[in-house]
Amino acid sequence: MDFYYLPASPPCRAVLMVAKAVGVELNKKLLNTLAGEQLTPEFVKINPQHTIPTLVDNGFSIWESRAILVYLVEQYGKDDSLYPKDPQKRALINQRLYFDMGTLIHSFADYYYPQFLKNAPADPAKFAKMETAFEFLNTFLEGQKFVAGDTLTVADFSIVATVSTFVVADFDITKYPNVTRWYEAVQKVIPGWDEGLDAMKEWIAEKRKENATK
Ligand SMILES: N[C@@H](CCC(=O)N[C@@H](CS)C(=O)NCC(=O)O)C(=O)O
Repeated sequence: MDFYYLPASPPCRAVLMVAKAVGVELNKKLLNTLAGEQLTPEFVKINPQHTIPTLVDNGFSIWESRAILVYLVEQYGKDDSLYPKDPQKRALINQRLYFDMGTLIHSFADYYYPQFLKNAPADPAKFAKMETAFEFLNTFLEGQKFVAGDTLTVADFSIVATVSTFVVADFDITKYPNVTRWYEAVQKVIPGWDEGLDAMKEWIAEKRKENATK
């Protein structure tokens, strides 16, 4: 299975974690989106949306990290525990996955990327949106071990990739006790949860240094 990725990319990290959990071997193909390598005609043919992560399984091409996570478990999981077939359990997992994409990581991208990439000033209104997203996540985790209930699911993999990215950007998660408790616990049950995180940390530090001298 060909896997187009960049180690620091949060959605790519989530896929790597799930592949490890289900025991799938990936043929990793580095694609540096920061250098525009995703725009070659060869890659656009594979993924017209030219995003990473992209997985190609025996000619079947799929992108959007959360769709890939679900595919890996359904196609290769030894059981359905990471994405249970029960409609209500599954619905809750889907809700968390959509929350991650549409609210949580979206708030990160909205606040931090203009600063890292365009040296834009920090926007307090966008910071408040990140805080609101964390308050929601903290509420979801009230009295629950994992983000979609008492068992580990793909939603934890997706959200740990996101939350760890906030942490390396120095967003203070200690204000959210349930999130902090979950973040510590989930690191013990997701092998490779921090793979690629140092690369993200270095990229952020590099951008901040560059911007400070502008
Ligand atoms: N929602 C997508 C986000 C994918 C995404 O935006 N990836 C970035 C890198 S982290 C990318 O490929 N950017 C290059 C582009 O859009 O051309 C997912 O979870 O897979």
